[in-house]
Amino acid sequence: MDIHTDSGTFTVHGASAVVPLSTSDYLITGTSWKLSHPWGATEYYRHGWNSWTPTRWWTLRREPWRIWDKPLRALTADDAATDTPTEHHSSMVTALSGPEGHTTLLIGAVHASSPLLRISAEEVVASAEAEEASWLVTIGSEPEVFARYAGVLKEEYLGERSPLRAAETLGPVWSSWYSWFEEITAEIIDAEIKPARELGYGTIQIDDGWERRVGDWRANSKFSAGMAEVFSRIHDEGLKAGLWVAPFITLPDTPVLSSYPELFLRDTDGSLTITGNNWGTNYYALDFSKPQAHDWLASTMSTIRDWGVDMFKLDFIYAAAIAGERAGGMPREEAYRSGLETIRAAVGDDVYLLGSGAVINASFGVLDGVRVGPDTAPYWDNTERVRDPSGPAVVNALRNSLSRTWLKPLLDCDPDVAYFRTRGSLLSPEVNALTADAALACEFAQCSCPAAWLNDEEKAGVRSWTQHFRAIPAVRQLGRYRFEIDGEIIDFDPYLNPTTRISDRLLVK
Ligand code: 9PG
Repeated sequence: MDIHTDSGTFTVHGASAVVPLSTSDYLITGTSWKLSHPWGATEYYRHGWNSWTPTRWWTLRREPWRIWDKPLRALTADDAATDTPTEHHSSMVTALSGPEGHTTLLIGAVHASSPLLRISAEEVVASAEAEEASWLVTIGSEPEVFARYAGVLKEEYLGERSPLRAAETLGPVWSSWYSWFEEITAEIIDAEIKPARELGYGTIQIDDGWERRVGDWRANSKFSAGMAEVFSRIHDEGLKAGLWVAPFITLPDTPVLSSYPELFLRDTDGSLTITGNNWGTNYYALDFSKPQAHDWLASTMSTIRDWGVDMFKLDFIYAAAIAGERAGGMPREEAYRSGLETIRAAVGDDVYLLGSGAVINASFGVLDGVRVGPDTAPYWDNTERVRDPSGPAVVNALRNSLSRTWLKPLLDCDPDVAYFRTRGSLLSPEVNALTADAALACEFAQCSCPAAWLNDEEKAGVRSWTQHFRAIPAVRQLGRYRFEIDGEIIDFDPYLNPTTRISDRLLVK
């Protein structure tokens, strides 16, 4: 079947059906099909599999945009099952930019398990890992095609429902991660509660460092009175309580792994599947083709919710979608989604669920928000992690997050924390301002600067930023990296696509 446009003819090969929905939209069914295109080595949109996976507009004329030569990081921050150094590929959706960028053609999965697009100068090959995949092909201007695709996904996964919105339910979030990391204690959190209210935050989110061990979700000795105690003090101040948990994974040597080893994902040879590496060790994931894994998850999550949690940051959840031997050949993304559904049923609809390391394609309609980029850091770029766009750095977090704002109708897009402090940071005031604006552009405000680390001027900056966010700013996207926020133009492009060398003043490191 041929699709004729002002910018050339596209031909669909090998699809089960092509249904024109309008002169610019086509619904295609097929688990493996391709579209030949006349645009040669053009620009294309590379969408990463999980929150941290490299995402941006890129060009077929260069090497693929990916994590190079770091297999353990690629296992965590990319889709190891499909990643290849030789082919340009994109998860769930891609778009090609036509001559002079006037026309864009988007191919996006509507309903498909592990949808993948492999892109070359001649064709785009679409494939999925389970039968009955459906896709949208849409042609128009760049903003139009992404908006149409988001609209189709919204109808498919949310219907009339809307996700909870951070702006309305959480307010600005103070997170413990990007200042204290795992060194948090009950006293450190306590010290933030009153200042947080005064600075205009709505939620205090306790990140990694409260649990006995990843996989053993009981409070450790630094929170000896238990988490419910801390949460009640947060609630007493009129704030909401958020908690980090990575409920799909376990490190070696945890009670759940030794008592119920049969709940965990295995390879064909029966050994535990290594689903990632962090905290200095490999980790394993629950196998959600097993009903008992759901039972353990539901009871763990409802116990934690009952401590008084209003918001969960569900981290490293992609691990449940790593390839392995599942009962009945359950597709890996179906297993992942069923785990999320179990969490939602266990904690109820009023708890805000933020995914991190989340599989974007399999999270719609269950998660309220997702981290849309890799970790940020108090420096612009990470020169120790060359050829790794998933390495912690402001530039990597901004590039990924701002390339995914089209997802906003479906999910809140968390660009990671903004910085206001000078203490413990290599960022210039200019870059601090950029991170604060990125939060407003993404409509998700989060910061990790401890109140005691801020001088008076920086505190005033936090206050006006939280107020701005609470007033729900009017955000218009004017270009790939250009926004209008309450009438003010914020252009990230000169920072993300510098035409000359970026000054050492920004780089610092
Ligand atoms: C807590 C942290 C914070 C942070 C999360 C996540 O690709 N990686 O190896 C990788 C490691 C750690 C990581 C993300 C990616 O950090 O994004 O905000 O919650 O866990 O341990």
